[in-house]
Amino acid sequence: MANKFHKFTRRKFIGGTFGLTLLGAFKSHPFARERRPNILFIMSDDHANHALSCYGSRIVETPNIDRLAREGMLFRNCFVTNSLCAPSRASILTGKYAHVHGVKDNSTRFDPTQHTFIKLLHRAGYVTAVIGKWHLHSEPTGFDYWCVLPGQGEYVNPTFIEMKKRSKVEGYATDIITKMCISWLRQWSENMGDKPFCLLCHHKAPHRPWTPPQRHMKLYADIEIPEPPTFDDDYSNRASAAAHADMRIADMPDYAKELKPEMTPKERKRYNYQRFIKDYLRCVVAVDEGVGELLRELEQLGVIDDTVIIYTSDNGFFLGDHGWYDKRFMYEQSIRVPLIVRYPREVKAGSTDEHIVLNVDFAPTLLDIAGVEIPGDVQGRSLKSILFGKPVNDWRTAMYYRYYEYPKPHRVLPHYGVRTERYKLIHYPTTGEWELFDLHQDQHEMRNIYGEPTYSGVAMELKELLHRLAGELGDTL
Ligand SMILES: [Ca+2]
Repeated sequence: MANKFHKFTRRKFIGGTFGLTLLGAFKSHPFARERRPNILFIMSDDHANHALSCYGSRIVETPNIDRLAREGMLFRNCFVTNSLCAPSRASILTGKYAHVHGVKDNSTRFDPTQHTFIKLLHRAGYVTAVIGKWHLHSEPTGFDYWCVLPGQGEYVNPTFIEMKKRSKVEGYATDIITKMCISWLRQWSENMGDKPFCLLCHHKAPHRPWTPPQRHMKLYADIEIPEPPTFDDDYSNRASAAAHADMRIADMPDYAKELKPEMTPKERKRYNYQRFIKDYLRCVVAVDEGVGELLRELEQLGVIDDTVIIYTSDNGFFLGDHGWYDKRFMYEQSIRVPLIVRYPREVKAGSTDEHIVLNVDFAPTLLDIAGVEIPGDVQGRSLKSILFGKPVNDWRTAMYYRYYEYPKPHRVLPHYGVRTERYKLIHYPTTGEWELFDLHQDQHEMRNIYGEPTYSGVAMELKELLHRLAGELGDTL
C-alpha cells in the first residue's frame, strides 16, 4: 500500500531535477492530477466556538481538534450568513447566500440541480462521498457514495439512507459516522488511491437532543459548569425580538419531567442549564474523539499530509448566553463558527487569521485548492491566499446576514444586518426596529445604541453599507 503514496516524493524529485523547463510538460502529465490534495471536510452540527478548547473554552477539552489548530490555521472570525442548519449547509455546498440557493429555512428542499463544489470536484476527477447528517430534503447529488441520516437523524441506533437504501445501524451516531468514514477511506485507499478524494464527514452532534454516548454519561458529573456572564439577561436595552424569542433555558421543555415542584424559577433555570450544557459538552467530546480516529486513519494510510483537513460547524449556538439555547439571532455566539484547516504542505502550523470569513467562502476555497475553476456566480471568495500565506488585497471588511424562519420553532423574528470589525447593525422588518452594537465597547451585545446621537453617523454609514451589500449580492430588502 505504501508504494502508491510515494508519488509525492517521486514528483518532487522530477520537479527538482529538471526544473522549470519541464514544468509545462509535467502539468499535463497524469501525475499532475494526482498532486491535487485530498479533502476531508469534518462538520459538526451546532458546535459553538466557545465549546472548543482551541477557541478558549475552559471547560471542555478537544485535544484532537486542537491538534488540527496546532498543526494548521485557526480562523478567529468565521461567520455563517444565516445561522440555521439547512440554509448554512446549502451555502457551504454552493458558495451562495440563502436568497440565491433558495434554502431560506429548515423546511425548504434544496434544489439538487444546482452547482455545488462537490459536483465540480467530481467532474474534475475527485472521488466524492458524504457520510452523516445531510438535512437538505433532496437526495445528495454529485457523490460517488452517500450514506446519510434522514432529516435530523437519531443519536442511538439511527437509521441511515445508504444510496437510497434505508437501514438501522446499531450504536451511537457520532461513532458510527466516524467508523463509516474510516471504512470508506480504506476502500478509497485500496481501490481508488490514484484519484484524490473529497469526503464530507457530517456529524449530527452536538445538536439537540444532546444525547451523549454511554461512555461519557458521567463526565462533569461532579462539577458545576459556570454560567455565562449574560445568563440572567433580562432583554432590556434591546429591540423587542430578544424578549419575544422562545428559546430560554428557563423554559426549555427537555428536562421538565425532572424538575421538582418545590423548585423556584431560578433553581429550575439553573438545573436546566447544568443538564443541557453537560450533555452538550459530552457530545462534543465524542466528536473530538472521532476527529482523532480519522486523523490516525489518515496517518496509517500515509496520506495525512496530502489531505486538506477542515473542521467547522454549520452554525454557532447560545450556550446559556443571553439565557438561551439554540441559534438564529445575528448575535455573536450564534453566527460564529469554528474554522480550522490543516494542510502542512502549504498552511503554516499554529497560524491564526483575523479576516472576516464566511460559510459561502468554503466552496470557492476548496475548488481553488483543487485547481478547479470557480464559477462566476459563486458569491463567496476563496481563502486560498490567506491559507497559503500569500498577500491578500481588498478583503471584505463587513459581512451581510439574513435570517428568515418564523414563527416556529423558536419565534425569532426575521432580521438582516451587517457586521464590521467593530459594529453590528440589525433590522427587524416585522417591527421596524433597529439594533446597533459597538462590539469594542459592548462585546456581549447588551446595549442597543441605535438612536443615540453620538452614533447617528455610524448608524447612517452602516445603513448605506447594508443596502450596498444587499444590492451587490442581489438581495432585496
Ligand atoms: Ca445546525
